[in-house]
Amino acid sequence: CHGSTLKHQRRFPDDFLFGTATAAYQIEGAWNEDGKGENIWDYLTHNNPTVIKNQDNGDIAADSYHNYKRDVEMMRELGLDAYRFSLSWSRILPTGLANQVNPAGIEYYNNLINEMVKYNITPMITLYHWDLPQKLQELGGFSSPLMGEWFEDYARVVFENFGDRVKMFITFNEPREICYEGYGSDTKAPILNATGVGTYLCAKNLLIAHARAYHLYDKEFRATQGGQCGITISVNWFTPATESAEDEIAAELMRQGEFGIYVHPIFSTEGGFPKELSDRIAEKSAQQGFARSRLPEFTEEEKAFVRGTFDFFGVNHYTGHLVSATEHKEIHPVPSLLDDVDAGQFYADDWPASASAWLVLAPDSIFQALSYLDKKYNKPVFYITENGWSMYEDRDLIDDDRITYYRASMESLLNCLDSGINVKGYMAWSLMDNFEWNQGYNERFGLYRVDFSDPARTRTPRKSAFVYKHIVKHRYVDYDYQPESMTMTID
Ligand code: PNW
Repeated sequence: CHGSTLKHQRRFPDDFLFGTATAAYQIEGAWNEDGKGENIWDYLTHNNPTVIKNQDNGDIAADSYHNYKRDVEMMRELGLDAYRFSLSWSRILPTGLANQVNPAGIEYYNNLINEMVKYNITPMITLYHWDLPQKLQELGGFSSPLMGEWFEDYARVVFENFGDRVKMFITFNEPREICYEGYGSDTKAPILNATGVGTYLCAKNLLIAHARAYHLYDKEFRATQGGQCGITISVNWFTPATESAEDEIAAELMRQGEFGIYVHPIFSTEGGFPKELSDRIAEKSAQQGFARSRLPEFTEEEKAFVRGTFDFFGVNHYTGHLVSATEHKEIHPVPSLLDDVDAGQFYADDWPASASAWLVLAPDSIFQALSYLDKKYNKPVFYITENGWSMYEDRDLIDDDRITYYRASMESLLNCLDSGINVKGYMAWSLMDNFEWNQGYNERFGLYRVDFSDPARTRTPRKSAFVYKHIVKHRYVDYDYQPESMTMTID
């Protein structure tokens, strides 16, 4: 069943920004070329290779450092309005500190930006997508309150060099993955595994760093450059498993632990961490013999400094969960975020599965997530800055499951627009296959396949690339559309 005719006629506005997203460490390669410094993913993959599937790493990745013209050509093939990419901090500042700028790093991003601007593709820059300069990690990384200074100094270099042509800046990609997975678990660099403590320290320092960069832009660059600055937070959806009050409370606490902890300080009217979560962590910390809450509170001054520091809200949305107060509860380390939240999460049996254990197609979940945020946080301007579907590397170019997922996302987005939510753009993850962190090259998200056994890293469009191109061009979803051939052209 392909839905009603009426559904087919629902359209995206002409000025809706359709694009794709990538991140520096996942695509660039050239890990030690032309003066680039080492970052925490170089360090992790080289010194602790067994934490990555097949011991893969991003040394070469899709080699976008040498293939950026082909990347922009693919954007033109797809007819994209925008492209979201991240800067490698240690390519620009090899030690992380701003006293030493690497001219070759600036030149690489200038070339990429100029190539995009030449073809009217709007650049959207993420300043930080998980690849901290290793030297700054050794000085404490996001555990250090100095992170705010380091990040502000780096942001100044970025705004000064690229802000004449780039009008959309995202400070951080996904604080949850940085803080929970990097500091509160042993999955992502720097695999600190300081469960229940590291996550919260990182959260506070990261939020202050974000606010410093925002205020810097606001005070010193906005008037002359006229751009916008926001942040991207991963917001998956959490539905109570039943209608019981206990499950509703559990689902809300899970939302606060997974994203509210980063959203509330910036987007709420009162600022600071979400109340129920912070009460819970304080209570558990006391029971566990801590002298103070493991969640460092903001002073009133800090709350005011962080509150309202956004021009838009970037949402990475992939999936949904059911949450129960009593069922599917696993044993978590004590202390830890998930022990603090103390709820079970699982998927409904009929939600289609991808190649990634964490990614299923949950019904209308973009709409559910954005409606919640829209109501709770006073109708901000939203961009979906990532959304996509993984398949195993050995699948061919006919990626019908990915097409099903993207079409479902489009319907859910149209539901947002119909209900008056101010969502202005959508970036598909990803333009091309890339280094999928702990899963290496085993899980693929690309609209274009990348041949990682070929030194040229040849890119070939999948069927989903043609389908996405059709949506971008016509601004609606045509369920009968089939590409005539697999040969891609620039219209
Ligand atoms: C994002 N989850 O991470 C990242 O921003 C990308 O770098 C990454 O390649 C992409 O998603 C696909 O994994 C996520 O648990 C990690 O829901 C985990 C989740 C969502 C996004």
